Amino acid sequence: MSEIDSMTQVADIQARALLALAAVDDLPALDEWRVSFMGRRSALTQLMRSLGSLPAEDRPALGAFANTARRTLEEALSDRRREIARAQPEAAADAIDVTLPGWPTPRGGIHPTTRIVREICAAFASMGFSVVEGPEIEWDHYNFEMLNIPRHHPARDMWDTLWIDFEDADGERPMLLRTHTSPMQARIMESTRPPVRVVVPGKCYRYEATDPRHEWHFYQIEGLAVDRGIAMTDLKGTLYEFARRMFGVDRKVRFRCDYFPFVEPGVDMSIDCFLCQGDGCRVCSHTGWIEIMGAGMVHPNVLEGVGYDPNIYTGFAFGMGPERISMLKHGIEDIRLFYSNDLRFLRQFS
Ligand code: 2NL
Repeated sequence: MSEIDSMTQVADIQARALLALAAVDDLPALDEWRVSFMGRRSALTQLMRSLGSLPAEDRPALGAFANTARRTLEEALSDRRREIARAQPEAAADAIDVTLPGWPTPRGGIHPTTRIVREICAAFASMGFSVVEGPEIEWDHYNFEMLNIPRHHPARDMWDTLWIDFEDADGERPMLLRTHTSPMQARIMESTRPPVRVVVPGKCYRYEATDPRHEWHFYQIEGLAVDRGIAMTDLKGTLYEFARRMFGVDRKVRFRCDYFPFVEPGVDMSIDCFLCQGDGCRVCSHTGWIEIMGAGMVHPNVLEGVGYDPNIYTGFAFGMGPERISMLKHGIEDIRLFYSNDLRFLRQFS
């Protein structure tokens, strides 16, 4: 058969099909039409299958012509189906029952950790701090060395660490899941000049057994301010203002000595118990005070390590656990609730 003959045949099939389609007026007849004009044994399908036996130079033109015809029929079919459905809604009724109520779309909510992290960061942002995040897999160098915690130093015992299973040339494991967010602050100091005012929220990891007050993964928010002339009064004033914003303007705060290798002096900050107003209750362990964070003046070794001259620049730093802040604010008694995906717990926050 010549190319011209085949084209005439395609045009003829298309014309007959469209004519027949105009007479179809219900869904069963439409299906019969589809089988006889577009089905596997239809003239059009057989003709397309026989293209292979044509001379190679005729194939592309005829193939394109046949494909166009097929698309024309497909479009005509779906147009006709829509017209029939519109004219006879009962015929299409078993396809969609428009009277049924729709499926409810489940509405998500913000996780309580995300909420408290945002709230804490917003308090510091309003006091001029930027918010920056950093990597969760860190080098030993940033997680410990730069923070005045050299290898084999007893201060390392304060952290039970999850190491990445990878050894360097000396057979040491140089990578770990960060145990605090401080490494990012070291990175920031290393790559920028003072003044620095930054808070770093993020997930941290420690190798430890879980109980109502400990998780092996948890969040931390650390903050850092470095400039000429920063003193302990700046630390106290900034953190006092933070405590009032989070726990109410009547709060009193108390600072006591504490030890962290990256600060000197180091302190912990407590607020007076907002439940018993200092009389003593279960939440404050009958002391009237609740510890909410650790802080201190950045250790000169840390400043030197990032290339800041400790004779010119000083700074304060602090760190807190946002889950603990949230537990205090909302009376939550077990940190593990945050990460066990129980919607009865999580829904209370959205
Ligand atoms: C806590 C105590 C603290 C810091 C974190 C820090 C970071 C750098 C330099 C100096 Cl880069 N200090 N961070 C300082 C004191 C305490 O966290 O109890 N966190 C939950």
